[in-house]
Amino acid sequence: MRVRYLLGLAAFVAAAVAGLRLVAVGADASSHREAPLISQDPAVDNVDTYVFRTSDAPGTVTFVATWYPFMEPTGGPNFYRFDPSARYNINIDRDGDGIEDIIYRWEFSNQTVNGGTFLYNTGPMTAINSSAYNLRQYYTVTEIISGGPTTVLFANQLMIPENVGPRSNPNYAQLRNQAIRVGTFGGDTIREFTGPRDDPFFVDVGSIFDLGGLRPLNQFHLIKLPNFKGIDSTAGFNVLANVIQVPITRVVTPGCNLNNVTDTKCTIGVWATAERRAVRTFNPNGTISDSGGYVQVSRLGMPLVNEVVIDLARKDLFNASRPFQDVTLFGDRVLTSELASLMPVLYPGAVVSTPVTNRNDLLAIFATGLNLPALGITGGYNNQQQLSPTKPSEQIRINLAVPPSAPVGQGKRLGILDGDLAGFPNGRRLEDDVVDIELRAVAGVFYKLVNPSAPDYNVFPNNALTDGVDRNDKEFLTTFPYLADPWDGYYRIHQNQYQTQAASSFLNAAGW
Ligand SMILES: [Ca+2]
Ligand SMILES: [Ca+2]
Ligand SMILES: [Ca+2]
Ligand SMILES: [Ca+2]
Repeated sequence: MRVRYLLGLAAFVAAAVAGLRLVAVGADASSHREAPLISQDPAVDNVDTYVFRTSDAPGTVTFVATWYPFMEPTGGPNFYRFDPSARYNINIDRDGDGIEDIIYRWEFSNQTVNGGTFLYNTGPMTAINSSAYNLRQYYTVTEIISGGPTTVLFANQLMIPENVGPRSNPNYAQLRNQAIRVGTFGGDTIREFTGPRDDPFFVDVGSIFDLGGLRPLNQFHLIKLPNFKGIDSTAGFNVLANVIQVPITRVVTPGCNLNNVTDTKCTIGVWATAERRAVRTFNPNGTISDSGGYVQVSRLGMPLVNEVVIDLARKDLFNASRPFQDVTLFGDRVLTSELASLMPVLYPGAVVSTPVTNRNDLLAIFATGLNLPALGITGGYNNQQQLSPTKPSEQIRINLAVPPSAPVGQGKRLGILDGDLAGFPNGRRLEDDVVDIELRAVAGVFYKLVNPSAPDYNVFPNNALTDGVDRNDKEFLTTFPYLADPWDGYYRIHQNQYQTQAASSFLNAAGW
């Protein structure tokens, strides 16, 4: 029995560790990410993907892809940049076949203004094109429409520098505003921003790594500890971000009626990918050259899928695969939830056991989109019923006919679970607490919505599972690009988060 428990714990931890796709706290960001190969290649490692309707810009949708997990703000003198040998994509499927119909693509090039110094910047950077900005990166954004035109939206744009500190960046907000690109294409206004940002994701991965612990529920755990507030493990870390905002009519199936939430033409699916060239050569003079065709090395739509749903043996394959292949390659993993079987083991006598097999509620959330007649929405909520039968594939689905419910960053963190139909899993907003929502989803709180005649698992504590971290550590911006400015290297002290959030007994236990 004891061996079985330990095996269960080990499996849960493996799932949870990989599950939150974030690395252990450390500047090298080299471990614990969701798949073996991508964990060695952080510059092309997707951190998160977001898509939401934008309340401050009516009629638009905003897409966000973040990269480079746990970017340490003090990481000079080279700091962090996108990889010029890779290309970064946000993919949109508008008919539900698992094949992208629109791609927004970012490609990069580097420039060193003065190679005779080791400095990232040679003085204060008071404007984005300051001559003191030495290690520069430029980027081009292209829109590729399947069967339609390819349009260069923004060519050779200078990327905003890192937030080095108050001497180097006396007014970072000013630089950020200079780095917002705006263009008009066929009458459509498109906004774009690329560069370092505060990581908008929030999670207590430090506790979850420790045998699946949820600090506020420590007394329910198999191995009890005093209850505590959650601690945001990503607090004070940055990511690299691509943010693009376009009119909804540019990305949905033509004819979508945005005043009709039952119009399936208004639902799209979204995921981000990174691609590298097939061959890399390390040259004797210290340079690297890449050649050959592009190969996909990273993929991220819905949070947690490659981490908890896909088994270790196929995680690298998932990163190389495309949504239309999901049923063939991973179909056996979708309807059976390994994590659901482990929750009652880890929280014995507390978490109510939920079905492990035939989890069509999880299939709907992750792979087909939801129908919610129980909430009075008939004709589909965010499933893509343009195909019959619906073809399952893992994407973030969003019904863009659902209007925004709040200013950007201020929706209800539990989204649909709190009656906010504009929130996760209808798209994904910055403020959506996807860790809590997905913990509760695995614990069955959506089960009865999808299976009306089934028992109700939306009961305590299944519907109260939480890591205790409810929001980001920085306020989101109320206007584009919404993600908060990156933490700077000078003022960053990671211990601050513990000292402001933890109880004195916790600090004593930690030896502070
Ligand atoms: Ca990743
Ligand atoms: Ca398609
Ligand atoms: Ca943050
Ligand atoms: Ca949370």
